[in-house]
Amino acid sequence: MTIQLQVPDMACDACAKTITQAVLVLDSQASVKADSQTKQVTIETQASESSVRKAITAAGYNPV
Ligand SMILES: [Cu+2]
Repeated sequence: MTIQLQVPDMACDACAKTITQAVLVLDSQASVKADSQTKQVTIETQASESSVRKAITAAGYNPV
């Protein structure tokens, strides 16, 4: 399943990396593309959208 999220408080590449890591902890098989310019995170994963959102929130970001 592909999940697309906007994360407005992903300000820079370090944020993008933190978010990517948070998703990979949830699902090590996930493919994550986080772009701090567009604030867009695209995730290909077997995990549910709500669990992905929770992981990103736990990392300190607020997906829209
Ligand atoms: Cu940052």
